[in-house]
Amino acid sequence: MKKDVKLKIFDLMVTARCLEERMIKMSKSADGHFWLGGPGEEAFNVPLGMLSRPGRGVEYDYFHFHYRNAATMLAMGMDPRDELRQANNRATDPFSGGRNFVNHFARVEWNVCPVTSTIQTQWLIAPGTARAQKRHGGEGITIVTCGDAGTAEGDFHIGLNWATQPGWDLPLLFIVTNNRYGISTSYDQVHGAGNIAEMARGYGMEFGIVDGTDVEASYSKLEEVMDFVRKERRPYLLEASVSRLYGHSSSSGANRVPEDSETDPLEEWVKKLIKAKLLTRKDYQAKYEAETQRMNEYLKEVKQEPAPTPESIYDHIYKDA
Ligand SMILES: Cc1ncc(C[n+]2csc(CCOP(=O)(O)OP(=O)(O)O)c2C)c(N)n1
Repeated sequence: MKKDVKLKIFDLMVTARCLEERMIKMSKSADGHFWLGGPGEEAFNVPLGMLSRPGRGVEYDYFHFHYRNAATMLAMGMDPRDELRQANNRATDPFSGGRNFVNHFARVEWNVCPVTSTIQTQWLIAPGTARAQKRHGGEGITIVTCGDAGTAEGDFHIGLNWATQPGWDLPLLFIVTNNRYGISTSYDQVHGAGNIAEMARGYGMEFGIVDGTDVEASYSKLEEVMDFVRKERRPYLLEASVSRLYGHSSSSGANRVPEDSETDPLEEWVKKLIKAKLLTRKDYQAKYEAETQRMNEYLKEVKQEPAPTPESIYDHIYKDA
């Protein structure tokens, strides 16, 4: 991996972390009513965004995210203010006009389909865009993400089944980010089947597992499997082990978990960059403080923007209505 790519990943990881920490604070003050997001998944989610091809239409990639993909959106080019606009319920929020939960993206120019609050629903919708891409040809793929607990739902299997029907193998990259929790239920209480990725075997689908807290492992695995799905026009199930550094959401307190209980992928990446003499601890602290300050300034700016009006309540329910 080239030096500039390593440093770009570092920059995006810090931005993602500071943005989420800003929103966590918002959920504890009057500036936001809720938070859930992706601190602990940045080493995987940043490379995912960097390697994807956002744009509009079947030539580009389609995205069916869950609510922990902010770092991916940032790596795709999202303005952090857009996230704050949604978290602060401003009419200027481009994803939902200030009416949906935080981290519920939707962006037609980038083929980002709306994040659903009901977990796993996106695995039913993703085969639709992948089927359109299969018909069309080219190199556009569909990417769908979810957490480990969602895989206990029937929708998980329906998605895998739709992607492997005879003659209709779909260019669909299924991603499970496994943080070993579904809110407060531990993975070991629920899953008797070993790894999630291996469930792909039953569908004759290629699969793999990666350490999603390791930047280089994640980047190279994603490069390999995205290339496979683009060229072969067949599905792939990738399981990434990740951390959950602030618990499930603001509903569970959104407090930092004890340092030694979960790997912090940002800290791990910083250590590697320091060892490679690409960064100093001082540079990191300066960057972290500058990004924290930038997010504070952005929030001040966003809070001046208009709130949704009562008259706009029915907007976007029906197309062109
Ligand atoms: C259909 C449905 N059932 C239950 C919930 C409540 N719920 C919200 S998040 C969540 C846990 C999801 O865990 P996992 O899929 O592992 O993702 P994680 O939040 O750990 O990333 C649950 C059960 C929901 N939103 N939708």
